[in-house]
Amino acid sequence: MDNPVRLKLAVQKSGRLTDQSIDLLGRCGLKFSRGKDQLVGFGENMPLDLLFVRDDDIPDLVEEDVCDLGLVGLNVVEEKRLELAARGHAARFEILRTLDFGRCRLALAVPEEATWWSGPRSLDGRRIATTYPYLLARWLTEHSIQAEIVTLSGAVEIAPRLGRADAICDLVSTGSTLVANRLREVEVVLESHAVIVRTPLSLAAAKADWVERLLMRVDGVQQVRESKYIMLHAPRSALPAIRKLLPGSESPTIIPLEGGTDKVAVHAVCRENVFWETLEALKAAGASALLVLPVEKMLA
Ligand code: PRT
Ligand code: ZN
Repeated sequence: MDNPVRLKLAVQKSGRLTDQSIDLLGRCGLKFSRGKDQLVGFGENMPLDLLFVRDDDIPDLVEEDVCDLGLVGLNVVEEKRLELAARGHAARFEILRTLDFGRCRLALAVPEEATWWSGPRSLDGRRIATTYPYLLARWLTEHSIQAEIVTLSGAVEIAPRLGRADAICDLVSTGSTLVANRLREVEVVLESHAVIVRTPLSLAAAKADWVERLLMRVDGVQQVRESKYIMLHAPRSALPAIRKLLPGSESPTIIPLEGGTDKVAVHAVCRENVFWETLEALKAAGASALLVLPVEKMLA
């Protein structure tokens, strides 16, 4: 029976998103112990349990309300949404957050030597191998292209060599798999990244409260990843120039220094990385005693 106070979050059991999903939840403060079957992680310090499953099952688990939340690639969510729509069923999950990992793109690629390629229209009448038939079909329709979709369950990149397709539509991150298979990326069908999705059903107040708290922590973790705390000394007269140079910082704290000098200390959170070039420019503008520190936690 559904537990009215414990949230259930589906995460990928073993794959590209697993480590970063667990790392994110850890940074959000979650400590969990894994059951004997390794399929469930019991939250020890939050009313949040993890269900470790194949990524393809996550949208269904959330849509069918077996889990309240899911952490999965946008590519999987959007493919499922289109598949359900094709069966006359509007997907009811909702994307709550875009996460800063799992970045990749669903892209079309053709053999390096494909002289027939001169733009999307040259796919007319050709065979395209993919594990994402619904996303590919949508792209083809949007571009008014009539092509044959060859749906495979894996190893899409070798389909042209085996003579099973003229082109492929597959996930790409570094592009090295394409190069190794002598394929050339030509069009992007979908830009993807990990997302948090939630059940369509309204949640009991205690659960809804924890979803909000979790999302606030996720936001904090993601902001912190790029953020730096910067401290420096500067003459008051240099402050306008220095403020302009501080990357992504809204209102620095200005503290007078002891000893009657006209110098002040400036402390600011920069929501972007602080590069050497920025430090050099700050120094040239009159700053001294520059210190850049990582930020561990942040709550707006
Ligand atoms: O077992 P399970 O079903 O859970 O896992 P899976 O094998 O279906 O998925 P998995 O673990 O490979 O990927 C999980 C999610 O990671 C995907 O749904 C994407 O959202 C995201 N992701 C990010 C990627 C990639 N990058 C990626 N590069 N998923 C797959 N790839 C594959 C791609 O299919 C191709 O074979 O990596 C190869 C290309 O990589 P590059 O770096 O050579 O371009
Ligand atoms: Zn999968």
